[in-house]
Amino acid sequence: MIEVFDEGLHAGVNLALEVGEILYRDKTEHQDLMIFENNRFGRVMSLDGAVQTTEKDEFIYHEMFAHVPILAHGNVQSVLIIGGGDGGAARQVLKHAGISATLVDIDRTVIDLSAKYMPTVSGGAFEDPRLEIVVADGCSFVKATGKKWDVIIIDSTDPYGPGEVLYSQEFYTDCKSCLNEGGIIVTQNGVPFVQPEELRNSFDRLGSLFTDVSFYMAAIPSYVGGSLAFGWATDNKSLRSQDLGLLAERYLSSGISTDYYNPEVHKAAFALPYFVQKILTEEV
Ligand code: AG3
Repeated sequence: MIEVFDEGLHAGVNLALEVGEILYRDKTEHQDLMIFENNRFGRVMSLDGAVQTTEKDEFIYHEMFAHVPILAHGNVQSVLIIGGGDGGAARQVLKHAGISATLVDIDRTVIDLSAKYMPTVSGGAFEDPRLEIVVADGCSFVKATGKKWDVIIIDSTDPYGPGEVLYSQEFYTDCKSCLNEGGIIVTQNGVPFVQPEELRNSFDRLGSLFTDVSFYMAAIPSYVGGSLAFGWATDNKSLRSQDLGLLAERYLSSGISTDYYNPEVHKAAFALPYFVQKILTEEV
């Protein structure tokens, strides 16, 4: 009999994935972790029963997380990644020569087992001397560090369990104090069709801190419910509407290669469907 992984992350919906070989299934110090084989997605990692990343579609999520802010900004030297213990965001960030990164994840086991069982996701990032790895609670880290970064990537789980604080006003405020002038914060903001409240909450909270707050979207096949929204917060409004020619020039001169990201997709990702715009503006 085939075992099935059921993700009941959103009420009324169930994502069922066939489970092949199980590489790991146990509790870490912080959460339930499972890594298993699926014949469409390759190896799949779940935390507390929610799919976090899969070998086959992680590129979409991680490329859009890293290259959109980096290429919109144009002069990024340092990136802070909160969460992202699988190393996928770090790998994309470090594709850019001249950028160094700090990765802060609360769960050492996620880092170790991602490296062991899903090595293509981090693709050598963990061995890159430009990456500093800190095992710590992201909230306490941003409160205590005196350092600043050009881009902050909040690669969190959904706002339940240990990830919940990474959507709070206090955390966003502390992140802002770690951002260099003209810097950008990007967030994992859930799938608006099934998580409208998350979108609105982050929009309102970030909106009280930054002059330009919006979202950009990409469909990640293993995240059920439609396109995922990435949050975008900065005090430099022009960064969101960078000229296509400029993005293309930066992309080419960066020399990076990508499988989802390209400058046209970058521009288009900021176009928000009306139902999403309504979530942001409707009286609540
Ligand atoms: N961060 C995104 C988790 C989103 C999960 N949501 C879902 N399954 N619908 C995961 C970490 C990837 N680096």
